[in-house]
Amino acid sequence: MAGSSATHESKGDAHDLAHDHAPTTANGTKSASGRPRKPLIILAVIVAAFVVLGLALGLGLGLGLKHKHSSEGAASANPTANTTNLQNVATPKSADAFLSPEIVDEPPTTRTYNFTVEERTGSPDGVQKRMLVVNGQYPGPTIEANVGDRIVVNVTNKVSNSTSIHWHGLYQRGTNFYDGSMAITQCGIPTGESMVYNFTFDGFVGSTWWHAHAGTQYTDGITGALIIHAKNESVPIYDGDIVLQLADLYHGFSPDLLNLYHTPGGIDGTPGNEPVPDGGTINGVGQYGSSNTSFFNVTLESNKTYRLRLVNTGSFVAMEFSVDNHTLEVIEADGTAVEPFAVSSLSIAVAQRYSVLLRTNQTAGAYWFRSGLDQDAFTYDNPGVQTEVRGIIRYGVDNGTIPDVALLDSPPSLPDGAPGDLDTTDLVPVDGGPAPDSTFSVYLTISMQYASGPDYLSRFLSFINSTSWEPLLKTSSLFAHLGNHTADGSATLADSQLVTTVNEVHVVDMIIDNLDDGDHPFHLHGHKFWIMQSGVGRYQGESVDNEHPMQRDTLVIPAYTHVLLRFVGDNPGFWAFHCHIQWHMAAGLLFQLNMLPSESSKFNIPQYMVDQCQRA
Ligand SMILES: *[C@@H]1O[C@H](CO)[C@@H](O)[C@H](O)[C@H]1NC(C)=O
Ligand SMILES: *[C@@H]1O[C@H](CO)[C@@H](O)[C@H](O)[C@H]1NC(C)=O
Ligand SMILES: *[C@@H]1O[C@H](CO)[C@@H](O)[C@H](O)[C@H]1NC(C)=O
Ligand SMILES: *[C@@H]1O[C@H](CO)[C@@H](O)[C@H](O)[C@H]1NC(C)=O
Ligand SMILES: *[C@@H]1O[C@H](CO)[C@@H](O)[C@H](O)[C@H]1NC(C)=O
Ligand SMILES: *[C@@H]1O[C@H](CO)[C@@H](O)[C@H](O)[C@H]1NC(C)=O
Ligand SMILES: *[C@@H]1O[C@H](CO)[C@@H](O)[C@H](O)[C@H]1NC(C)=O
Ligand SMILES: *[C@@H]1O[C@H](CO)[C@@H](O)[C@H](O)[C@H]1NC(C)=O
Ligand SMILES: *[C@@H]1O[C@H](CO)[C@@H](O)[C@H](O)[C@H]1NC(C)=O
Ligand SMILES: *[C@@H]1O[C@H](CO)[C@@H](O)[C@H](O)[C@H]1NC(C)=O
Ligand SMILES: *[C@@H]1O[C@H](CO)[C@@H](O)[C@H](O)[C@H]1NC(C)=O
Ligand SMILES: *[C@@H]1O[C@H](CO)[C@@H](O)[C@H](O)[C@H]1NC(C)=O
Ligand SMILES: [Cu+2]
Repeated sequence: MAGSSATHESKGDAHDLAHDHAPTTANGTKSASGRPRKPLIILAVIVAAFVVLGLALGLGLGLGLKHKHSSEGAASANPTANTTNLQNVATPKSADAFLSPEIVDEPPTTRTYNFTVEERTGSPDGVQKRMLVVNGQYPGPTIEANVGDRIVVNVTNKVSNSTSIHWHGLYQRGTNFYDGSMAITQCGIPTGESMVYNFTFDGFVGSTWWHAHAGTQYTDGITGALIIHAKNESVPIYDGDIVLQLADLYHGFSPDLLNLYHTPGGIDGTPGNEPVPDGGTINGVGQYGSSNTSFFNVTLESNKTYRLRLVNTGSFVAMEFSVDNHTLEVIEADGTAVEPFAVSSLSIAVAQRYSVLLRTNQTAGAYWFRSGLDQDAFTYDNPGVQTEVRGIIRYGVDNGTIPDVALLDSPPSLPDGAPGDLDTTDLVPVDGGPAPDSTFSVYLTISMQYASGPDYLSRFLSFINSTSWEPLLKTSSLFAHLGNHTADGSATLADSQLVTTVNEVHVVDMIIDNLDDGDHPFHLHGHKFWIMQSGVGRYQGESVDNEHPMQRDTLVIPAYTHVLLRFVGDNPGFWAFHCHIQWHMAAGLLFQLNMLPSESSKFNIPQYMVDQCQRA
């Protein structure tokens, strides 16, 4: 670090070297005795803790941190906007959760959508709040298509900041400029303007989602499911297909929460403490105290097998999913079909997806299903927080039947021999096999610090190596590269950008040491990676397990651990690799790969997209 004036803030306890899971009750939901990180009040303790960690992990403290330049004043917004005259957000119907897997028999087609991004007032859990939504609804429209189909989505921006829509998990081979990552693959869509995303589903099959990729906008509601069917998907057959979008929920507006997160004092007096959610939603419906007594509910048929597609569309915490009295069989994770694996519950990190099979073979009736917020991640007490969101599944009974409310807070225990919570290391890809040998290697560290002093903004920031990402203004990495690329293909970009350029097709290893005391769900755009190796502490050259490594696009890198990820780098463009926790990404936890620049320089990018930069 440059100078000794910076204060290293360690948010956790020094002994917390391994990720300890909160106690799990018999039915798999987290008990209330999570481990909130206590604000550390004595500076000496903080420094001592950090040094101990540094010694334990061989952590070099000499980070030459590159600070972010301020762009706070750049946004054109009215923070005191009067929301009382806004239209209400539409409440989803149960029927909206049912998918149409039968479309898989349709011939290849173009599916067209209009998305209007607007500000509205919504009350997902009964408490009124300011929201940003697509087409007046939360969650936004579900897109369902077949692999090989083209989608054309005309996005019109009616909010007062630029926006963009990212199609999570898609490869966008040859269409990196439609990846929708603001300041990376495009400039934002300016207020009052439209942009057409127009691309084909080129390989990703399974469950995913779309969301705004501009600041923390998706936290306020710009999310929706994206389901891609294929005839050859290697999953068991099922009778019905249902999407359940699980999310944490904040009553506050995300830019306001982000400002508090960034302030020197932090949101509760401790810099770096992430805003603790107020609750959550299941397909847009949650409960909060006595504010809402309605539950997202579906009526199923008895003795059938349903595919539940669970998507964590939230911003911060993992959600723990379970259905009272039912076991679940995991069959897909992030678009990778996996060998069916029975569980009683599963934890889904932000941006991850799982498909599970549910058999309606218990006594006809109504059952609670539960989506519990991972309280391990809570850093302070938020009175009134709804730590578990509930929904209803019923079969063999009338549509209005509700389960016994006495079970809400005392869920039925699991029978003897019931399977446990999902351990992600048990996931085995169907038709998986060894990954190719790597030919290129990238090494990165993750850290978060409160850096103060003359050279620093007094803000809590996230770092990859020593760079805290700040979105480029009025350009994107891709556009800047096209205008400015040098002979070796590297772009001329600001200090706030950490970019690794890969000039030829390589099998790329990414080795990441998480030096932070928090877990970070990382997502790689444009690719699925193989998880070759993971473990406690820094990477020390441990050998990889290459029998049948799991492949996915989002994985949790727990506190003080490392991972070795591998992917085939044959997809040209700028691809973000970032923490999906919205507070962390906004604080700079994002890295970029510039793959095959000589190919991306040939992209035929619509001129109006480049022109929008001046107004974004
Ligand atoms: C626009 O962005 C600014 C700066 O982040 C923020 O203060 C404001 O609340 C945002 N407005 C909307 C409608 O998102
Ligand atoms: C907000 O707008 C509504 C309707 O236009 C108006 O009745 C109300 O007085 C306004 N509130 C504030 C604080 O400006
Ligand atoms: C999209 O909006 C246009 C008008 O801008 C309309 O002509 C078209 O039918 C709409 N398409 C869909 C799929 O709603
Ligand atoms: C996209 O929608 C906007 C707003 O309705 C419309 O003005 C524009 O013509 C549409 N663009 C295309 C290509 O359909
Ligand atoms: C989408 O792209 C295809 C292929 O380039 C093109 O034929 C089509 O006209 C485009 N559609 C729109 C609405 O831009
Ligand atoms: C079930 O869902 C419907 C909307 O689809 C809603 O009107 C109803 O109140 C819900 N039932 C319960 C018990 O929450
Ligand atoms: C479901 O299967 C069980 C066991 O075969 C049977 O007892 C029950 O009647 C079936 N329920 C329905 C609604 O068919
Ligand atoms: C659910 O499981 C509990 C505990 O095993 C059992 O007591 C209860 O009868 C079951 N409920 C139904 C409706 O089968
Ligand atoms: C119901 O299905 C589950 C698999 O989802 C199976 O483990 C269980 O034995 C079945 N129960 C009955 C009563 O058939
Ligand atoms: C119950 O739900 C089914 C399936 O959604 C529907 O067809 C039926 O009309 C509903 N019945 C009532 C009484 O609402
Ligand atoms: C990150 O820092 C390490 C150690 O200084 C260095 O080996 C590595 O190449 C850096 N990674 C990138 C992408 O610059
Ligand atoms: C090229 O880089 C300069 C300096 O970073 C920037 O101002 C300019 O906008 C870039 N050109 C394009 C086409 O993005
Ligand atoms: Cu993170």
